[in-house]
Amino acid sequence: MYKTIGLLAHVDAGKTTFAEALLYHTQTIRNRGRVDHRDAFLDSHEIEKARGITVFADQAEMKYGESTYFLLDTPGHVDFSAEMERALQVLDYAIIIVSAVEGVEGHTETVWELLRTYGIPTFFFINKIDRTGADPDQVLQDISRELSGDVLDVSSWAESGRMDDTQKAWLAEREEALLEAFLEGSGTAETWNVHLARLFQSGQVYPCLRGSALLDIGIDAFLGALERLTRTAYDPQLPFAGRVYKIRHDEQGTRITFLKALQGTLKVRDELAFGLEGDRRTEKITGIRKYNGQRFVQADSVTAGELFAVTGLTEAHSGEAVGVLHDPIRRELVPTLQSKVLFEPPLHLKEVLRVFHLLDAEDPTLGTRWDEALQELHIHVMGKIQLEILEQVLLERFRMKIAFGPPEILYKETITAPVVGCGHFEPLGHYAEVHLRLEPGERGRGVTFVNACHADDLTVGYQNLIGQHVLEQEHRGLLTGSPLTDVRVTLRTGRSHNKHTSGGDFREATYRALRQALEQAENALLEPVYQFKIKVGLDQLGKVLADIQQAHGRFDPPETGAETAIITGVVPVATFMDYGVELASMSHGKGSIMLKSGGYEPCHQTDKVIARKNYNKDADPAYTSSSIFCAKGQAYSVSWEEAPNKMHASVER
Ligand SMILES: Nc1nc2c(ncn2[C@@H]2O[C@H](COP(=O)(O)OP(=O)(O)OP(=O)(O)O)[C@@H](O)[C@H]2O)c(=O)[nH]1
Ligand SMILES: [Mg+2]
Repeated sequence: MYKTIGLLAHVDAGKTTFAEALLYHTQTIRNRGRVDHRDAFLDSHEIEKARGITVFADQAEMKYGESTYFLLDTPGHVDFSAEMERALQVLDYAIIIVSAVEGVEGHTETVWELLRTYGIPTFFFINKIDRTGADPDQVLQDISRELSGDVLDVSSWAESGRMDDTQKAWLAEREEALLEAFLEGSGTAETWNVHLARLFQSGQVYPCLRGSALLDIGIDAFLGALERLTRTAYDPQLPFAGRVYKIRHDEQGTRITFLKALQGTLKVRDELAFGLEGDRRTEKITGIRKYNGQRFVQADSVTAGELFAVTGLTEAHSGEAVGVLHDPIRRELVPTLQSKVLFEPPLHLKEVLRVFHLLDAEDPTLGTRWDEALQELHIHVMGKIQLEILEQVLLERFRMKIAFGPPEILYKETITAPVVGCGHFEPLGHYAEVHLRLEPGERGRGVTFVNACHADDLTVGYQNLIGQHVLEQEHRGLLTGSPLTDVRVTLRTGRSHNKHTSGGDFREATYRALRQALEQAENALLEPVYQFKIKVGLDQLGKVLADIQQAHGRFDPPETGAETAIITGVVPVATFMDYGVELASMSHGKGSIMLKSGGYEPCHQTDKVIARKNYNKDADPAYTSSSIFCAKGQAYSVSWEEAPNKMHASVER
């Protein structure tokens, strides 16, 4: 049975060390390496060894009991959380590692919430119980209080294979059918085990174990529990389908696509379908690789449940489904900062762009973008450490000396009321017309597309093409030229010409329609916010609350204890980015702050940002809201105000 498991946690909780221990116990590796000795099996990149942190989610394969496990170790640093989230797409089971000393930390909560969104059954492992100051019982209580009341300590069960009465009572509380068995004292040890496994697999119970990954305590018990509680049912008989979860390039620049087989079998030289509906293409698989850390072996075929990589695919991207399935996965974590790419001759823009497009494929959250008006190259980032690592990657992998400007807030724009827009593109020998309706979308959903066009108006192919143009890249808002987000775009209708419509015409018409709609819309500027949790001494409470107000944040009523207070709330990233340092100095290191991304909210200083960005909406070379019409063989431009009167299809007002 193939099972994919992933290790997730706050930075430094011990994921890579835990992975090392699992690999050692299953005799996958002969010697135990250590992160701090720079020889951990899964922190094999130079950058990872030098820093002692995981940057890339790498995988290993191990056998235990009746199962073959694919193990994914993920980075715990927030700056690399996009890499962590990509791994979630293929997990059957997740293990959250929590340090017995540090307990539940900011990123632990983020990881936990993501796992619930993705619906992945989750184990807890309280690690580092060997360290002084370790308090696993307290940490278990914290997990129950802060993450879920459905966490069950299964330590005794993992040792003996039998549940005690407290555990049985606990399960019976959650499953009425078990109540009778519990009260009557019936049911064999095996029946209770089956129930535990079922409740775990359906996400109703989160089993918890404890130990020390470094000193090899509790690893055997964990492996035993894992094998007993997990199962998968992948069907190799069905037609092949897979999910892309990672893209890499080898030294020659060959694209390596990492996949999980969800069903069926894939062989070398098979043709594999990918792409959005209406735009499906196929490519031939030229090789299959089975990776273990950085090393791989070639394979001729793979079947349902396996994790592997292929060569031959040049376009399928992370998150995409290939084969008979085609529903892309939506991502939750988005960067809130952007940075300018700085380089000097002899480096050419063309070369730099080529490299950044490779990096973009590996990490789509980068969203590399050339700003024609400013003549600047921008990327989106999660934080400063990510920029430092990127600099190093560019130097080591591509021999390019590139620096980055200081990270700035990545603003976004949206609309606050529905609006319709139209675009027409008809220079001589071309023809396309598009009518769109834009509505405010759900916060955090990004731009979505709905097709409400009648098949009599436009072929399905053209309709899909318009959808693709709406989604193919970020579009700019009018206020600051920042990316447009949280807008639902509906295709109302459109027109084509059976002789004159050619490739690219619908892109022109779609972009013009979007822009024409925005000209009439109520546009709003959004900024990223943090959700914070601050712990301070009571004497500092007043000062901290005043600081939060000053920073344009808001807070819930503080929870006060005998000596300390806990304050939670929401505050703009722009005003709170460096508050951690301030808090540490004013509380003499005793106060603590946990920040996690809280998505986007209306900007607290819209006018100021608009003035500073100084974006000229009428001079953006990438966008125009005007339309092009044709009369007597002559093309002419019509402003967005006038354009609706000239459209060939009737315009909904
Ligand atoms: N005492 C003790 N130290 C541990 C234990 N597990 C890990 N460590 C140490 O904690 C540090 C971090 O361990 P890693 O395994 O790199 O942690 P990680 O979760 O993979 O960290 P990132 O990948 O950077 O998020 C290293 O110095 C480990 O040696 C443990 O059980 N006991
Ligand atoms: Mg690690």
